[in-house]
Amino acid sequence: MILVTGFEGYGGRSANPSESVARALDGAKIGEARVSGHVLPVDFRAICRMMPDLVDTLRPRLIVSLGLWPGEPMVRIERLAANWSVFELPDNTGHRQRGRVIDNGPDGYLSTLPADAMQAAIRAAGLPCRQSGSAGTYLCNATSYVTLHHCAQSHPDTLAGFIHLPYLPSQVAAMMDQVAAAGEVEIHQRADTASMNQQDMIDALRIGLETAWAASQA
Ligand code: PCA
Repeated sequence: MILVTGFEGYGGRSANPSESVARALDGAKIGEARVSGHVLPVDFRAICRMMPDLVDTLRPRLIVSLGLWPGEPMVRIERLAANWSVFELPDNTGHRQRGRVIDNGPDGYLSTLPADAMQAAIRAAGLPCRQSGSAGTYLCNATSYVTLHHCAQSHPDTLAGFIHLPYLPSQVAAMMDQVAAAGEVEIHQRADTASMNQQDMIDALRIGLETAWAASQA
């Protein structure tokens, strides 16, 4: 069993590419495993309960959580989860976490995904992918931290990590219309206009999951 999670929209956005990609991967066969795709609320307190519950219930061998990183131009595999939150935006319940994700938890965790192999396989398929040393200080980092902490404590054989995705092209097109209508900044002043086609994201994720699944069975 492979657990893939995405997030609902946040920060005034109705859509989140991680939601549609997680839904598209739900039920997919990767190696001899099935993907269980779930969409999570952008709610810090709910995530702290839901991720450990999902992992205890489904007992996945591999966990890949997905989220949007506005402005990111490619599939981005996160290497680290920090025990630190600074919510510049409130979550969808209005909560702004500041400080530790988990009191008394270690300062950070390294992703247990085979990031180098996943990146190489995705690039070999002609799809752009990179790694990053920070998943930020918002809900994606917190989700990754909570998951890795729970796996370290209770599911040491489960591989887990986080992947950030770009905007969908349709989101950027709509945003450009809004920027033009508002007439406050020129579009070249905006650094968040990168996007990736949804099928490319799904293909990259399938390849990454196949690579990670093979590593989890080794
Ligand atoms: N991206 C946010 C939270 C939800 C999402 O899709 C983040 O990067 O923390």
